[in-house]
Amino acid sequence: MAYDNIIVDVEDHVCTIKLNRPDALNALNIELLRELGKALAEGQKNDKVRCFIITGSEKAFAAGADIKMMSEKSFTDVFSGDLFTPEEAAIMRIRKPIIAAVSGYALGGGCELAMMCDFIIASDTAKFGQPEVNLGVMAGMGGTQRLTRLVGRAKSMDMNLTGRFMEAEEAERAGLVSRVVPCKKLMDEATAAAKKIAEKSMISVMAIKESVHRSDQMPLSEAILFERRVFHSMFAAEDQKEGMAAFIEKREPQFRDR
Ligand code: DAK
Repeated sequence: MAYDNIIVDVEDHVCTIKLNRPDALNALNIELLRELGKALAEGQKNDKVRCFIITGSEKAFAAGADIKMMSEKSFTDVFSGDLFTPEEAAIMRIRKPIIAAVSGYALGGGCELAMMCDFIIASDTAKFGQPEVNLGVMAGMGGTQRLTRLVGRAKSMDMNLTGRFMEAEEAERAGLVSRVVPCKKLMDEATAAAKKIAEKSMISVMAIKESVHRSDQMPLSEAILFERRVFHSMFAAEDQKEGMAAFIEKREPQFRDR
């Protein structure tokens, strides 16, 4: 399928989606987010895809929602039109893992998009921020919520209220990103991580994603029970027998996603 605002490439079971609005530093408009949702849904259905990477350019992962697209909208436009709600839902519906490979600016909706992914690998040039306060608004796709869960209230308040940018090193210390790598190595590192995931049983991978996401949606006791029951259910899968037999026989497992 051809897209205008993203570039999609599937290789070695990894679907890499590159945001591609260079003139606007990959600012997120409805068209781009719809295309992103479609590409992810296609990949979810495609057996050749076992992991996604969402990335941008060296200068910008995404510099936010498109301010030019939003500037003249009224309350009725955004509230009744439910701006960005279906687009966010389309991303959150994806069951295969999604890695954000972030270089340069990840601001506003860009930072929020990165946080919708399952984990973030950042280049040492990455800058995260929720600068919506400078525009007389506030974050609207998780910047006051996912960010708070990831980095805690103090840093979330600091970023959301001052609009300051957080460099990659601080973002790693704060728990926003899983690793920081030199800019030139970003895609190699993200692709290696995605390929590593692609070798696993998709049953394990999708169950792990679902279980980790429960951690911020349920009380701990319920989430632990959810995890335990999903773990128990894995003993119904052939891949559990294969994975454990391969360990005992000192060989690589041959997972069949069953
Ligand atoms: N939107 C539109 N265009 C943008 C943009 C953006 N967010 N960011 C950059 N651009 C455009 C610039 O206008 C410029 O275009 P031309 O003037 O060349 O036509 C081009 O990209 C290059 O930008 P600069 O010339 O500014 O580049 P610099 O290197 O000087 O500065 C910068 C880079 C990233 C520091 C700067 O561009 C900047 O501050 N950008 C804005 C960052 C920002 O405020 N981001 C937050 C946007 S608000 C919602 C949910 C979520 C949201 C909204 C609603 N609902 C659920 C309803 C999210 C809101 C946001 O993200």
